[in-house]
Amino acid sequence: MSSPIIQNRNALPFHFWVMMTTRIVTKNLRLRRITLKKAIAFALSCMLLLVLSACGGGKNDVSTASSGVSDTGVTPSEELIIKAKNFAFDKQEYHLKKGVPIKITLKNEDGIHGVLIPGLELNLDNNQKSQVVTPDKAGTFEISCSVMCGAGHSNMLAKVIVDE
Ligand SMILES: [Cu+2]
Repeated sequence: MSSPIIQNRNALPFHFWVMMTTRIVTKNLRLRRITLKKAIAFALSCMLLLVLSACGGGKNDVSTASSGVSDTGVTPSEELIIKAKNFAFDKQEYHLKKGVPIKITLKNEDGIHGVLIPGLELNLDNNQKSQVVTPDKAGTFEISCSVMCGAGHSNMLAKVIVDE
């Protein structure tokens, strides 16, 4: 009566060890698979980042070249420096000539500001301080600050007048 129970008891640890060993082995295999998966995912994300950064650079070039009034291919004969401080530009009016390429440069003298002239497709800040534009029509264009610079930000307004 008691012998089968004892045998059973003796057999249990063996089964237990077989089970444990299989578990450990499968666990290791799974871990290896996970590390391999992680390595592949890491490599793929690196490649994706490289591709994305390459595309980003290309896009930038295209947008600069395709904008209507800016013309990076020409050598500007003139340069206009727009100086900005807290909270004004150095002039109320800036004069440009129609059809004449000009390099417009932002100079931040006090605080961090930007120059936004939607009518000339121009947006300058400390990352891009200069841009060449060729105004193709006469008129008056609004200048505003494109960087949230503080209390007087909304007062930073001026005009570009493009003469015939
Ligand atoms: Cu501002």
